[in-house]
Amino acid sequence: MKIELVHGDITEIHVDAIVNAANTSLLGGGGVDGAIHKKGGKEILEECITIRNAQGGCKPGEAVITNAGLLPANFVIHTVGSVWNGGNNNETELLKNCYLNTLNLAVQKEIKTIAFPNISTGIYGFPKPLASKIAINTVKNFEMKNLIDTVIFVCYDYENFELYKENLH
Ligand code: AR6
Repeated sequence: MKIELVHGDITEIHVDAIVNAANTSLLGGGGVDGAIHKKGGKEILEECITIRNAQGGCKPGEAVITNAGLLPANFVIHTVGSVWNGGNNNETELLKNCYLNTLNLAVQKEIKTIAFPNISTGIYGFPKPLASKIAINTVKNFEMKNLIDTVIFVCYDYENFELYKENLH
C-alpha cells in the first residue's frame, strides 16, 4: 500500500472511493460533506436516504458506501467522525474506528484507491495534531493493507497539510 499526500479538494480526486466526513443523519451538512453533496448531485443523497431508511443513519465510527454521483470518484464512503468533547469521551477510539471501518468496507468492495479527508478536524473540533497521528497510524497498521494499492490523505487546509507532511516521515 502506497500512502500519498495532497493539498487540495477531495471532490476533484480521481480514485475508486473518496471518504466523506458525514454526520449520523447521512443527510448532508457543511464542510467536506456539503462540498461532496453539492458537487456530486442528488444521486448520492438519494442512496444515503435509502440507507437511512433501512438502518436508521450511521453511528459515529461506522461507515456506509454509496455511488459518487457526478464526482470523478466511483464511490463515496461516508463515515461519521468523533465530536471532540475534552478527550475523555472515547474520542480517539471513535476516530480510529472511522479509518478502520472505512478501510474494511473498501476491502469488501474491492476498492484499490481511496482518498481520506481530515475527518473530525473541522466542525467536530478534534485537535488536528492528534487526528493526523491517529489517521496515519491506523492506515499504516491496517491488517489487510496488502489489498489496497493507494491511500491518499487530502488536506484542504494548510495546517493539516503541514502536520501530515511532518507525521508521514
Ligand atoms: N476537500 C477536502 N477536505 C475538506 C474539504 C474539501 N472540499 N472541505 C473541508 N475540508 P468538516 P468534521 C476539510 O467540518 O469535522 C459536516 O457538517 C476541513 O478543512 O468537513 O468531521 C457534517 O455533516 C477539515 O480539515 O468535518 C458533520 O455534521 C476536514 O475537512 C460535521 O460537519 C473535516 O472538516 C463533521 O465535522
